[in-house]
Amino acid sequence: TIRFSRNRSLETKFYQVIVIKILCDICFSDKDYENAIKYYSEAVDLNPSNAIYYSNRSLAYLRTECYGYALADATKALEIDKNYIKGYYRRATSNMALGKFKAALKDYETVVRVRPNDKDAKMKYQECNKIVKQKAFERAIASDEIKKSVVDSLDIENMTIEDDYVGPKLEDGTITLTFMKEMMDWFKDQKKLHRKCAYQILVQVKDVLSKLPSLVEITLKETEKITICGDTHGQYYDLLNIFKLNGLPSETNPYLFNGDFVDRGSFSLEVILTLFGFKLLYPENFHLLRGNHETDNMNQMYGFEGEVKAKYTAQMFQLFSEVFQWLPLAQCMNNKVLVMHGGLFSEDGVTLDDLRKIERNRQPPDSGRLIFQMQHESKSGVSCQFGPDVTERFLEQNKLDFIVRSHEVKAEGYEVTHSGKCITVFSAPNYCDQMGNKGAYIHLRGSDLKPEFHQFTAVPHPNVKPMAYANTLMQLGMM
Ligand SMILES: [Mn+2]
Repeated sequence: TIRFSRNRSLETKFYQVIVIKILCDICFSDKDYENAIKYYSEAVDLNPSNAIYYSNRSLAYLRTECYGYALADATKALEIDKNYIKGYYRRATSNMALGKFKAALKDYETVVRVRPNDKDAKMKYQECNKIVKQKAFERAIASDEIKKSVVDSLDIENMTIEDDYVGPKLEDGTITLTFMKEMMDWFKDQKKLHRKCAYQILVQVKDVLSKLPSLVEITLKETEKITICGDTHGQYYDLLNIFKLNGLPSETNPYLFNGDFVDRGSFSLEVILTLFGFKLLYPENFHLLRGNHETDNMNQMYGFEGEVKAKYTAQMFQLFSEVFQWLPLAQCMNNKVLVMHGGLFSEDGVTLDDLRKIERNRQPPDSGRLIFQMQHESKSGVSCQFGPDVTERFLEQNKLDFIVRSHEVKAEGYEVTHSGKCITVFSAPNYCDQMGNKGAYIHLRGSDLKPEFHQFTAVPHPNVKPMAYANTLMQLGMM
């Protein structure tokens, strides 16, 4: 750690700026975005009127998926220098990631106006315009009629499985452990599950999930232990590795996966079908919570929709979307430990009863509602963090010991903050093939409810890059 003196002469200030600039470059080439953010903040502190520092810190925030902060910095850069083109790109990227497509379009428009011969800018403008139009179209239909379930238009019974299909099949329409093992091996060899089986899983899991409350409450007995995993993001081979290290799910080896199963990683279908399969096999001992990536906007941008369309059909994606809306939002263990994907809320005074009452069968609204905050822990999309005071008050009011959340990549796979009262767990090691982070999972025992951390590193996967199915805007390196 380098400490910078606050007592600055012009000369030391000059050298400090150079040192910080070098440190920032090193951090960026090491993909150490957390430290890059720290040093850019020093640079902003030294020279608050330089648009480049804000713009670069915005990029670092984009890389760590703190889109609200990225948006604020890009906006600040443009306030300082309204001709700074990169600022428009970064603000557009932030807005896209936050699902604010119209705002993003405005910035692409500006770039195209300023640089009429820039082909790349033109393409991004057109891509974004397409999304805005599509969204408007979807809204128009949605308000016309109550959306019918895809399930009603399926005739699964009469789907035939061709004779040349030698992959796993459900036994009399039921998931068995044998089926699960065969399916995991089948996926491992990059083979496709028959669409009939995929539909059977989806229809059955929708039924199971829709009967669960928004806040799932379970009790671990003295002798029982549960494993809590964070984001898996389509990293199927790392999921298999978790099962190898920690044992397959079973009635005596329960799991809780805390959201963000899909997107980014290009084996999202394999991950989600495996998780849904185990949910059906052990409904009481295998738990799934909704993350911010179990939503239409995210799936459209970050690959899951593209992946389902490439491997199956648009109709199957519609069914996934329906199923995702029924995933519970939070889980409480022994009335003491609360798990949810994003973390706590911007408003004070939220009670467990408020969580129980959330009607979750919907896409998250743009802002202001608990369901959205649970997934983004955001103050109007800007905050990445909630403070220890928020955690303290929430725990006290609800008589809880600590909370477990996920959602943010951590170098060690987990992080303990707020004096042990807020724990982050992330289970996608070497996230997106480039973050170099460890993955982790937590053991929680009924006897003492003390979190016990286990770390692991990434395993190799077949040569399909992350984001292979993502929206072209995301693939083009629009950052
Ligand atoms: Mn997330």
